[in-house]
Amino acid sequence: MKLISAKWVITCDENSSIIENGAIVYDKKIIQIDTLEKIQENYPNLQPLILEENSVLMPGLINTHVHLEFSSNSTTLKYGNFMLWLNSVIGSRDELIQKATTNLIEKKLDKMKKSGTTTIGAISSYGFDMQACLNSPINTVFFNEVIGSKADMIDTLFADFKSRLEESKKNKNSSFFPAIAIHSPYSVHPILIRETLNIAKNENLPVSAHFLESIEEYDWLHKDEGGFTDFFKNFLGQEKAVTRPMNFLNQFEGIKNLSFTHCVEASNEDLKKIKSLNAIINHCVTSNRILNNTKLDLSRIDDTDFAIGTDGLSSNNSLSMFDEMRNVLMMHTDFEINSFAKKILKASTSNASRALGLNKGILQNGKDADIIAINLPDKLKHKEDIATHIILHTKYVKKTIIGGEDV
Ligand code: MCF
Ligand code: FE
Repeated sequence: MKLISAKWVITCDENSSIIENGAIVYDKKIIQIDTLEKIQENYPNLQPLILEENSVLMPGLINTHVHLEFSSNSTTLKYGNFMLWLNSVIGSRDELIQKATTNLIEKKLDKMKKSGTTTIGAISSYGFDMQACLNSPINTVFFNEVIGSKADMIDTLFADFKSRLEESKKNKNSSFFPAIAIHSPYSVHPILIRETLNIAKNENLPVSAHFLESIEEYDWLHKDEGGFTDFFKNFLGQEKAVTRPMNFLNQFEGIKNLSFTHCVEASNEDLKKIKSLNAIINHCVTSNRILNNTKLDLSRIDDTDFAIGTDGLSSNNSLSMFDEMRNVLMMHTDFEINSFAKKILKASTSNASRALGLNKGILQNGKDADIIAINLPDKLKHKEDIATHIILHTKYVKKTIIGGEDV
């Protein structure tokens, strides 16, 4: 059992409670959280680690959506338009994937850890990122991706998906959880969707899917026209979309831990359906700005219903959650900054934990002890604005605790 204390403890609980001169007793899980004074009355023999003057303790950050296999990209892919990006991915995919060695991905994961991330939702297209995830102390929900819309490829693609899923199931442990990603409504054959979701239901696995990221996707899925038309005709000999948005969403009924990424162009009806599925929306504000120059209008969804993902280095310049949270804060200019900063912290912790089906993201008795310590640059004059200052001023953490261990 250990005891740690800081000037400020941000719980990210329902009431956004903040404890001044707070302390946490923990082993693998959080045992008690209160003021240092009260904790010391209850645990007089437990030696506290008291952090410095402007220290903050908060739940470790959870990046719900990242493509580590695309980690070698910086200046290769085309930005500014979704179709141009997609074509550039197809053109450079093999070269990028080859350069993203286990060693390179390990380095990126280490940087993510130093910038406060303690859990990721890793979208894995090939399984090439699995070893690096297993080697890292960061908790991983490992989303094996299924992709492919051609009917004559279903058997091959399903067999390949199943063998990757099996590999990840063999490696399941207390910080690595197998899961399933359906790439998107435009790129996955309905039979593949049905079969993979059956596995998810039977084995109670978390599921995630990209959904309505671009206007080209909207036009294609609703009307079989727009920017995707030539792409599907030339590459796949396809004249029509394989699924309509609502048919796609209807298939996810009964999945317990469910998230949809982007949803920028989702209709009000789609958003209502997503809510009724009890799903979380992974908001990737930087990726949407870079690929489409669009953003999800957060006033269309409830505060409890979104988490934050960096997406991959295929559509971001950073995998740091603090960089991403700053971008979220800066991109949504309609919201009052201090109350919105509090929502961003919850999106990156408690909401994210729900998306991935974990017992994390809140500093509360019984939750996993995944905790980060940071330092504010100076004494805090306005306590009520602490979330804003945490997001504005933090690049790296001072300390990371995952499952009760210093890592
Ligand atoms: O989220 C972004 C943009 N939308 C779709 N896919 C990807 C993203 N970043 C990487 N991808 C991957 C996806 O997982 O790109 C591959 C898929 O395996 C090719 S299809 C765009
Ligand atoms: Fe993505």
